[in-house]
Amino acid sequence: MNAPDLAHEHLELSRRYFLTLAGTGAMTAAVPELRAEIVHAELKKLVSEIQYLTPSEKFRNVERHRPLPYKLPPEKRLEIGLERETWKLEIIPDPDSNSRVGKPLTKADGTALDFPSLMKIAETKAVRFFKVMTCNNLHDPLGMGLWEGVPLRDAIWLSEPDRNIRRVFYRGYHNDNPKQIFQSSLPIGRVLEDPPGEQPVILCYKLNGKPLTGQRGGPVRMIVPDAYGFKSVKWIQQIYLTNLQGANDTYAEKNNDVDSKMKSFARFITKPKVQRAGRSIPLTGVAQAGMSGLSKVQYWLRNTEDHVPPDDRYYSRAPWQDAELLPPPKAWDMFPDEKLPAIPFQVNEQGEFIDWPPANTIAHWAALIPAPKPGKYELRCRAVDANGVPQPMPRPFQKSGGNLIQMIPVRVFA
Ligand SMILES: Nc1nc2c(c(=O)[nH]1)N[C@H]1C(S)=C(S)[C@@H](COP(=O)(O)O)O[C@H]1N2
Ligand SMILES: [Mo]
Repeated sequence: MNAPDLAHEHLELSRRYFLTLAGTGAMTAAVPELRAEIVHAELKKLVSEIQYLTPSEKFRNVERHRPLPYKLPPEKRLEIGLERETWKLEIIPDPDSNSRVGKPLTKADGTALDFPSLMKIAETKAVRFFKVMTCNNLHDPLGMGLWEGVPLRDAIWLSEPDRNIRRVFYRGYHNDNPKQIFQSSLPIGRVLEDPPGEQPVILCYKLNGKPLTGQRGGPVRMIVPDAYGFKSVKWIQQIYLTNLQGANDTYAEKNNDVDSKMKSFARFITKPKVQRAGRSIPLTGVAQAGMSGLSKVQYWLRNTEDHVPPDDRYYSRAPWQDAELLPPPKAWDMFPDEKLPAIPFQVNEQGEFIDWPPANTIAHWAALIPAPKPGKYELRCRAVDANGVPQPMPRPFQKSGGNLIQMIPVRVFA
């Protein structure tokens, strides 16, 4: 109970401090330094509560299966190949098209890829990279991870793909119920070669240095680094190489845009809905770096009596203030000496991030809003991508990923 008490103390301390200042009429420009210093303790505390990587069990789950495969008894999980010991991945030509492969990997003839064979590929090809998991239908990221696996192309290559292949269809375990199939797809070109600066699509078996749990889609799930969550199919068991030219994604349902790339956006963690006048407002939040990356996060506290031009739908002319982008963590406890290993395009040989934050990851942010007068306010935050374009332009469409400017109503009482 120590920490919350401390926070309360800081709160009380700064409140009394400002009440005193207000009494002497010294509220304004004279004391910004001191003011920042005192309230900063509270902001520091909020910042200290932020974890960069999300522990596996703290991710939010997006899962439609009943029963949930990872809640089945261990014997059943072994039987259906949801443990490393029995997991098998089929890689076959799509029976609905004319694709040809030299050596289909099938369960029926005992050639399906098993976990030891996956580890064999991993000996020379294993990769890891940072990537945030976000559902294009939800606003806050589900979790931030360091994912490890082998490039999907190295598994596909074992099947000797031959001709008439335009896409890769893939699906996970679905309780043998066609209604529970969750599937997705990619152009074969995206799988075989990575655009400049982009990570490979992987068959993933580790998250944050530990074996991928059943809840996170283990023993093996797809991770598509540049895509929203629906492309990263969990409990992966079948891959079909197809000559069909369209996406078969489950997420093609309900108006979802199956070709959307990750967008940049900012969200609040602290939601300071009720405030006392004379007190600065400490703020923390998270921002997703989309396909281009992220250059900054901004906030804007608007008194509801202040005029907003009706033609300014995305508040491009508002007096946005820069927040502080928090740096990456210093120590990485899953690695020797707590130092990050080099990761192509993300981390250099010295264990430092090349760009911060890398595309398709997150950074946290913090700000201290100078004490507002009593009144009704709207607090907003937005991200500016690495091309200098503020969200939600140029793609405000919800179904290709939610990145609307978040607004929190704030009441400041005397
Ligand atoms: N097999 C399977 N994979 C799946 C899903 C699912 O329901 N079943 N949901 C998808 C969706 S829509 C999202 S957003 C992500 C969520 O990943 P998480 O549960 O690990 O956070 O998983 C994807 N993979
Ligand atoms: Mo999703």
